[in-house]
Amino acid sequence: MDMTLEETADDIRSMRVRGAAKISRAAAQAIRDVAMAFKGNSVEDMRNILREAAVTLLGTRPSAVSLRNGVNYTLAPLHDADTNDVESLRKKVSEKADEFIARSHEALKLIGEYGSRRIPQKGIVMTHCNSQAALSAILKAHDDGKDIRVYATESRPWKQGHITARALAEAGVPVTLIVDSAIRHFIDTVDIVIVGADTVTSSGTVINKIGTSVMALCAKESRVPVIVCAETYKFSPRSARGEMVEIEERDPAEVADPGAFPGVTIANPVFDVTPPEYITAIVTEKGLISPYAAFEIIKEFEGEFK
Ligand code: RUB
Repeated sequence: MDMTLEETADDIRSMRVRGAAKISRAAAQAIRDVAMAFKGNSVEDMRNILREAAVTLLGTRPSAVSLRNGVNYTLAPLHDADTNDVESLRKKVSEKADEFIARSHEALKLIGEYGSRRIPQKGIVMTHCNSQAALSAILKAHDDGKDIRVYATESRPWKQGHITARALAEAGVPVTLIVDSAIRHFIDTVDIVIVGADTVTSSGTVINKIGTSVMALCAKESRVPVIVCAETYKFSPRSARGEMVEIEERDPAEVADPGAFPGVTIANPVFDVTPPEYITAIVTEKGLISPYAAFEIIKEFEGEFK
């Protein structure tokens, strides 16, 4: 079923569709649907409508560079000087969207394979929030017969950790759901931390669900390796040009009812920043890299994602 652009934007804004990879695929699909539904004859009108669609989608979740990269990748034909009629623009945008979505699924599979190799034959994994990329590695290790157990943090305030815990339990992986503040209590028993990323900057800093940096800090103190699973389209070309990543601040009501706390400010930053010195490796579909090599990935893919 084709969704309208507004429906997709609303699904992403309200987190009915969430997670950096899923929102980027939904955005690429939405751009494709806009191109397919365009009825006019003017390629200039079509270009304007596609640009407006991009603005709407990019405003939904400001921290996820995957969204921008997915939209820019799909709209690359807007910059083709020789794409000057409606049908060829429609065809190219549609092909780009399909390509991006296929590439995203393929990346997830490869990240699963590469990431799983870092998981010991028998051991305890800790993860945070709900990341398809991190889950891909954990589930692959389990499928390969590794004897693993997982601590999944609840991930307040949205409790995406519930999704992770259920997915692992359904797959037959022994999983323990813990509150976020129990990270340090359990970290000494953990062999490896595996998390996802919303954005990776050119300096190797990872922006991911609030609490990730605390987990990485505790892991470093306990000498537990921290593996970040991130597709190359989560690397931010703009960060290489000095731009800071905006940390999304959501409705305080997600944390607590403001009406029940008169005179209290409630803050709800939903991502935090983990510096590269807390990260052992980043697993991309191109292979494992040091976080300090993030700039190389950005240079390689800059043309595609801008
Ligand atoms: C989700 C989150 C995930 C990353 C990576 O935050 O921080 O770790 O997006 O996910 P939210 P994936 O629930 O606010 O979107 O690996 O699935 O792309």
